[in-house]
Amino acid sequence: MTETVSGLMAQIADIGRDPVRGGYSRPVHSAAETTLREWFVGAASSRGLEVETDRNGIIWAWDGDPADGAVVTGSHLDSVPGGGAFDGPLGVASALVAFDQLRDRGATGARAIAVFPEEEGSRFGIACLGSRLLSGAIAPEKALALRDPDGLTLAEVARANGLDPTRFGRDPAALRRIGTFLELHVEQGRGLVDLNQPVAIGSSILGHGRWRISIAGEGNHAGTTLMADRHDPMVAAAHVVCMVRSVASGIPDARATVGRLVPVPGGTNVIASRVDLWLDLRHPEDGLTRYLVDEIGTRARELAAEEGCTALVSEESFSPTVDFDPALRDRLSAVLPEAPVLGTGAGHDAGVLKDHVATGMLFVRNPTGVSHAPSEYVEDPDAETGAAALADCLEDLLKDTDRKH
Ligand code: HGY
Ligand code: MN
Ligand code: MN
Repeated sequence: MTETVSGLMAQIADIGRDPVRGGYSRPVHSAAETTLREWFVGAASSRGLEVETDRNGIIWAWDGDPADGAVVTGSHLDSVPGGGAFDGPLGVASALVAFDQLRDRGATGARAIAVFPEEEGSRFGIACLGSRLLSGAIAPEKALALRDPDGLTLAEVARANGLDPTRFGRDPAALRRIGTFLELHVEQGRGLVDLNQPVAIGSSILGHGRWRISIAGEGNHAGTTLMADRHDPMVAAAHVVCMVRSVASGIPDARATVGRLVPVPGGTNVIASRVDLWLDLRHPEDGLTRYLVDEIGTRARELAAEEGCTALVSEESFSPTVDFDPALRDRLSAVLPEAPVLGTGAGHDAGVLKDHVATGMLFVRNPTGVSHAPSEYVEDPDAETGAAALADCLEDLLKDTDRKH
C-alpha cells in the first residue's frame, strides 16, 4: 500500500499536543520532538533509506550511498509553542512520499532527506540553529552556551541526547554532499488561497532578526510600595510593546512583534525587578531593519528612563533577506508551470543554506493562511499534490547527478 502524506501526518497527529496552549509544542530534544525523530528514523528505515544523525544533530536519510552533490530535500520537526501541525512536518512527510514516488519511477541519482533541529529557535532562542551550525553561520561555542528557559545549555541537552558537543560545528563534508536543497513547506499566508493554486515556488525570504530588550527597575512589594515610589519595569515594557507596534506600523512592509515577555521574578504580589522582552523584526531591506532596531532601542531607553528604569538591547540573531537561486527557481517553474512564484515572510533552513548550496522552496496551500497557531491547515488533496510536485522537481534535479556520476 503506498503511503500518503496525510497518512504519515496522521501517524504523528497526537505527538506533542499542547493541552494548555492548543496546537503542538515540540521544542528540540523534548520528549515530543525526540518521538518525532524516532518516527522519522522508523519511516525512513522501513523504506530502506540509510539513516544517520550527524555531529550537529541533523538526521540524514539517504536513498543509495551518500555522495557529493546530491539532491536533498527535507525540513524540520520542532515547533513553536502552541504551533500548527504542518510547519515542518509537512515537508518531512512529503519528502518520504516523494522518495517513494521516485523509487516507483525508477529514478536514479544520489538523494537524501534532511531533518534539521531547532529550526524555530523555540528552546535555545536562535532560529535554524542546525543549519547555522552545519554552514558555520554560528560558532559552535556560542551555540553550545545557549540556554533554554530552564537554564540548561545546548551542550548539556545535546550530551543528554547522545550527541558529542565537542564535535559541533561547520561540516564541510556534509555541505559538499548537498548539490541542491529543495524544501517543501506549508504556506504561512494566503497567497495560494487567493490565487486558487495548490503549490507555489519560493522566490525569497524576508530578512528578520531577534533582539532581547531587558528592562531593569526596582523589585518591591505590591502592597507596601506607593505608586509615586515605584520604578516598575513592567510599566516601561508595556509602553515599549505599544511603541514597537506604532514604529513598525509607519513603515510599509515592516513587521515587528513582541511575542515573548518574561517578568522577573514574576509574582502576582511583586513589582518586577526586571522584564525581558524579545523583538522579532522583519523587513525586505536589511538596512531599514537595522535602522528600525536602532530607533526602537533609542525609544525603549527613553521609555524606561521615564519609569526610572534602564533598558538594554542585545541582538540574538539576524538573517538577511534571501532571494533564492534564480536558475533553480526558473528550473522549478519549468517543471511546475502552473505554480505561482511567491515570497515568504517566514524564515527557513533553506534560507540559511542559500549562501552555500543552490536552494529552493515549494509552498503548499494553507486554507486558513494562519501559521504558528493551531488553525494552520493543509487539505489532504493539496498535501498529496505537494508531494507529487516535490517528486517531479527532485526527479528533474536528479538528472544532473546522473550526468555527474
Ligand atoms: O520564525 C520564522 O519565520 C520561522 O517560522 N522559523
Ligand atoms: Mn518551518
Ligand atoms: Mn515556523
